[in-house]
Amino acid sequence: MTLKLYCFGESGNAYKAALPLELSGLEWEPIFVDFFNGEARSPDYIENVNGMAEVPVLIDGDIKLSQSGLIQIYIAEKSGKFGGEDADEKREVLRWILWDSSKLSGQIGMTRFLMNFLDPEKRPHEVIKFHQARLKVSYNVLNTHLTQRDWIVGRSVTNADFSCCSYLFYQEPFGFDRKDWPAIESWMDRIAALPGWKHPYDLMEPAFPRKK
Ligand SMILES: N[C@@H](CCC(=O)N[C@@H](CS)C(=O)NCC(=O)O)C(=O)O
Repeated sequence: MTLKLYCFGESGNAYKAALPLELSGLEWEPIFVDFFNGEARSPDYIENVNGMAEVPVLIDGDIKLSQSGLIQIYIAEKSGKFGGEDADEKREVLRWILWDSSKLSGQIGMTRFLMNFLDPEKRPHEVIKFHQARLKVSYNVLNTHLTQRDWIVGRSVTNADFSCCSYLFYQEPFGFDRKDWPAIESWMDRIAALPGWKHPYDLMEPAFPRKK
């Protein structure tokens, strides 16, 4: 049965699920959520898709999952890929997924939204600067970790990598330039060189015309 992912191209959180789905070889299809016109907060979506009013959501028959990290764990269980090789690695993958959600993606998602998708006259410049400063600490954590290794956990790509890289592949500015972080840049090149890798806008329909 084809798995369905409720998503939209601009969602880095959805990309965390779409990328391992694509690379695992599981059969899946994206279902576009009209996020910027409020679909994820609509009564119908909340009642029938996700009571947390968020994207992404994965449907596999009777199973319905939200939270990108949980969806990644499900994909790993179903495909046998990207979850870590043993119990130690599985725990370590989860540790990085949780770190990413609070310290990296969670803050990038907000910063990128404020800088690109909010009406220009409503953009809170002090808040943006605050988040950008905090994010530098996170970029440094990731860059330092990757200085001596190819992948965040173990000897091959895992959901920890898919989680942490998700927002970094977007072109819309949010204060990150991969050239400032050489270990992150090489790691992103390794991810983009994985057979079958696709940019988020090539995996999921974007709401806005794609920026080059
Ligand atoms: N922790 C969640 C975060 C999901 C999330 O925040 N998704 C965004 C879209 S990228 C969203 O639906 N936001 C709803 C809102 O802020 O109202 C996950 O990892 O799936």
